[in-house]
Amino acid sequence: MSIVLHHHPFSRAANVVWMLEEVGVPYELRFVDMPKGEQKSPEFLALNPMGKLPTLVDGETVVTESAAIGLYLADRYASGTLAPALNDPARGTYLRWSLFAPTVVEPGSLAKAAGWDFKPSQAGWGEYESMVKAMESALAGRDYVLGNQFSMADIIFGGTVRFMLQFKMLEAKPVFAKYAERLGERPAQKRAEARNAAIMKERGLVPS
Ligand SMILES: N[C@@H](CCC(=O)N[C@@H](CS)C(=O)NCC(=O)O)C(=O)O
Repeated sequence: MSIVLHHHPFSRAANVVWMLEEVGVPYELRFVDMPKGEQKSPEFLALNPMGKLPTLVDGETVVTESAAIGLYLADRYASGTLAPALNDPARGTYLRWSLFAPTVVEPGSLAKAAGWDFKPSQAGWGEYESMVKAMESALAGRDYVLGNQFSMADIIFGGTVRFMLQFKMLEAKPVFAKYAERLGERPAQKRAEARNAAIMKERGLVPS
């Protein structure tokens, strides 16, 4: 039985298609009509009580949260290649930036864009300027967060960088722009983009 990704091309599930293409396992995309609210149907809520995409089903296993899906796929199907082995010291850096994306970059960028009022010492994402400096330090003098070695952390963290740059929620500093460009050149990324684009065309979906 192949992996099923509940998907809409305008959701974070688009980045999970890239994860699946890099991992190289068979998978099926199941379209969820988000504007129609299909993600809030009782059947879908039984899989993901948040009623959100992406949601991945692999046999008996249900995984939600983009970063968790990436870490799951890499550990389960690409250990030692896309995920450092459990006893590899690189795993610390790998996990650090994989989790930095949803816990700091996403809320930190949104807080800045939306002008939220909060105390940086109390909010887990802290100050925007510190976040940007930390992100720069992750990439300084490196092609990927693990150095020369591309990993799932680059799809999770790098996917967030690409998204934030696209929507102008992150300054297009050369280090971020070059990283995004490097990632965009990967054949698996191009295959994923083509697959997402084909679904948009088939369904007549136009990005706003
Ligand atoms: N923390 C989740 C966020 C998931 C999320 O917010 N998904 C959006 C699309 S990108 C969604 O399903 N929105 C539809 C809704 O909330 O009804 C993740 O990283 O996967």
